[in-house]
Amino acid sequence: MNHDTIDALLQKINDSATSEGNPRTKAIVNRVVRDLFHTIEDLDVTPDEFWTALNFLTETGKRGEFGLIAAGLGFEHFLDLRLDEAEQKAGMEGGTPRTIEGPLYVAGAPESDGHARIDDGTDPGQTLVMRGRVLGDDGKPLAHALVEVWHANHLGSYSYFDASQPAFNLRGSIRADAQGRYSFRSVVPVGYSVPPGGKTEQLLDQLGRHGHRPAHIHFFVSSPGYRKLTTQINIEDDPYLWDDFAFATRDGLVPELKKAEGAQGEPYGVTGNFALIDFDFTLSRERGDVPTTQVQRARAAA
Ligand code: MBD
Ligand code: FE
Repeated sequence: MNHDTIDALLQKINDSATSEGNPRTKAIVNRVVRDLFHTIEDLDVTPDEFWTALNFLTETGKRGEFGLIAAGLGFEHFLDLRLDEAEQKAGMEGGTPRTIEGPLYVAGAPESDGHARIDDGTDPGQTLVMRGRVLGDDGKPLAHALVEVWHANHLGSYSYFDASQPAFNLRGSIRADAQGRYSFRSVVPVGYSVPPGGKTEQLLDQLGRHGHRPAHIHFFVSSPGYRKLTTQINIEDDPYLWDDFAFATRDGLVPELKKAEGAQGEPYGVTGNFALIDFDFTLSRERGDVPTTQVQRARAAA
C-alpha cells in the first residue's frame, strides 16, 4: 500500500474524534500509530508477527518488565542524553554526571543522619564503605543534603523485588551533616542480570544481546534550590563495566575501589579489611529555563 493511502486512512481515523481529547496525547499517539502503520507496510509485517508482538507486550505488562525493557532498549539513557543536551544549550556545565534511575528504586527507606549501615550483616560480599560530600556547583558543601542509595546484593538482586531479602536491605536515605558529609557502610554489590525466562531476556535474545549490568550503586541526591541528581557509580574492573545492557556507565562515575583496613574502619564500626570509595556529588542550582530533573514515574513504595 502506498504511504498516501495509509495517511488517508489515518486521517479518517483521526477525523472520527468527536471531542477535543488531550491535544498532547493526540499528537503523540497519532505520530506513533502512523510510524507503526508505515513500519508494517515497509517491513511487510505479517498478521502472525503483529499478534505475536501484541501478545509479547501483554505478557511484558503482566510481568511488570516494561521498566526493564525501557532501560534495555536504551530509552532511559536517551532521555538522559536529551536532558544533558538541554543543559548544555542553556550554558550549564559541571556537576556530577546523571545516569538512569532504572526500575528498582523503592520509596520509603529509613532515614539516617550522616551515616547509615544499609546491609543486614548476612551478605557474604566484601564490606564496603562509601563516603564523601555533597557540593553545590560553586564547590561549597550543601549542608543536610539528602543522599538516597540503593544497590544489589552478592547475587545481583534488589530487596523488595527479591522477597528473600529483608525490607529495605541495601537501601537507605542519608541526611548529610552540616559540612555536607555523608557515608554509608554496606557490601560490594554484584552486577544485575535480567530475570531468566522473562520477556526482557526473550527480546534481548532475539536482538542478539545480553542482559547484564556491571556492578553499580544508585543514588538520588537532593538539596533545596538544586536540581535533583539521579546517578550511579560503578565498581571498577567489572567485566561488563563498558558493556552495560542499559548503557548507564559514564565517565566520571567509576571511582577507585580502594583497599582499606584497621583504624580506617573505626568511624564506621568496621574491623579488618574493607573496600573504600571516596566520592563527592556536585549538584547544579535549580533554574527555570531547563527541564526539571524531578521525574514523575510510578515507583514501588514500601
Ligand atoms: C538494574 O539494577 C538497573 O539499575 C537497571 C537500569 C535495569 C535493571 C536492573
Ligand atoms: Fe540497578
